[in-house]
Amino acid sequence: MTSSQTYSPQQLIELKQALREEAAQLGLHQLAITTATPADSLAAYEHWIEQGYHGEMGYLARPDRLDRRRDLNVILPGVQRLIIFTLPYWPGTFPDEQQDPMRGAISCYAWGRDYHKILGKKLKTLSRWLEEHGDTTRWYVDTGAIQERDLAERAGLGFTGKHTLLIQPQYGSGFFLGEILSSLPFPLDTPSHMPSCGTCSRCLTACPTDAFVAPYILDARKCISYLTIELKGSIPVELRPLIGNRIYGCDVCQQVCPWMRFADADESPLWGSPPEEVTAPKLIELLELDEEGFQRRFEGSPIRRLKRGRLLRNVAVALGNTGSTEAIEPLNQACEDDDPLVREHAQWALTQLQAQPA
Ligand code: B12
Ligand code: SF4
Ligand code: SF4
Repeated sequence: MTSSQTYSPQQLIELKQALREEAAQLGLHQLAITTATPADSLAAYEHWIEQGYHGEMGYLARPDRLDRRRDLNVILPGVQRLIIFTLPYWPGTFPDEQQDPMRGAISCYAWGRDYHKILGKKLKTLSRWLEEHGDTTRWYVDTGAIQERDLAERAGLGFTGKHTLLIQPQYGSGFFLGEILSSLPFPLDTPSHMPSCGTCSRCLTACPTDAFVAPYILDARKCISYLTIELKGSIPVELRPLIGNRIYGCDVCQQVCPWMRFADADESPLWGSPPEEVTAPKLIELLELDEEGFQRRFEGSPIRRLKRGRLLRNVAVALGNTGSTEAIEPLNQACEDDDPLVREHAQWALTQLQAQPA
């Protein structure tokens, strides 16, 4: 089939089935198709931006990107469908937070290789397969100007939780989303009836930084995921004690969610059971990493995106929250670091520890 040929409705049903099989072979959990029209929540998104809840994530507010959200044809002229895929990553067990306060907490989505690469590779393969069948495509994981969750909900892949993440009734919210924009008029999926959060509000009250303005609305500027990953500069002083030992992302709003009881595999379906150095690394060891050591330790990990300075900034905050005098000497050394971001946060951590009752 070449791009000049058109498919009959029956052939498109068959092609969709063949695509589903290709996706399953690549380990993708689900696939659902929706029209390439803007998400119904576009106005809510624009209001969110107007409120400044996106903080320093300027790309979310860029006018050219807003244009793309309003019309996916700006990304791919002639686009007809959005094919959305899910890739589960959630492990059933987590390190015991209380066991050793001198260890940091890393969000489980970062326990393996960077998901942008893992999922991106699979989508690239599927895009190529579609193009061999006469389609014109673009694929994205996270980075496109596409409201992935809302569009995935419209496609029938789940429902939005009050924590703003997409939940699948059979699995919970521990999966990534990625999509292919397609120029073929594939038959749409018919979304089945979805449940909702009902009266539950566990995630809203459990959030350590009280980042939810209201159910379904997150002020990203207060979210630990934003503070430890996206924010490039200094972490607001009033939020630092609330971050605890979290040094890369946060899982709290998902961990408390009753829908997660269905994600009952002990291991992550994506990267098994990584060692403790990965899931809960020793904070002092991280604070002592030089540039070369940082690069070596985080080869292939999404944590590498942070660069050494931001990781050590987070580690200093976590050490300041331990209340342990064991951290004083390494923090004193970090106060001499070449990076002013590290020096400032190490200084703050020392002040915290020195303010502890003897
Ligand atoms: C920016 C971003 C962030 C920001 C902001 C998060 C946020 N809630 O917006 C920060 C850095 C904080 C973040 C954190 C995380 N993120 Co993030 N993030 C994104 C990104 C790139 C854009 C999201 C966005 O557009 N936000 C803007 C706001 C306005 O959108 P919204 O909160 O969804 O709001 C909509 C709905 O709430 C709806 N709405 C409003 N009112 C109401 C009322 C009702 C009743 C309903 C039903 C809906 C509704 O309308 C709003 C407008 O669209 C997406 C990828 C993508 N391109 O979509 C990943 C994405 C959402 N993130 C993801 C993940 C995994 C996370 C973390 C779990 C990572 C971690 N462990 O640290 C945390 C979770 C924090 C949380 N509770 O959201 C996954 C979520 C997968 C899933 N199952 O849903 C995504 C889809 C990435 C991916 N490709 O897999 N993230
Ligand atoms: S990821 Fe953590 S900080 Fe962010 S909203 Fe959820 S519980 Fe709050
Ligand atoms: S914890 Fe409760 S309110 Fe929050 S997303 Fe899960 S079901 Fe919904």
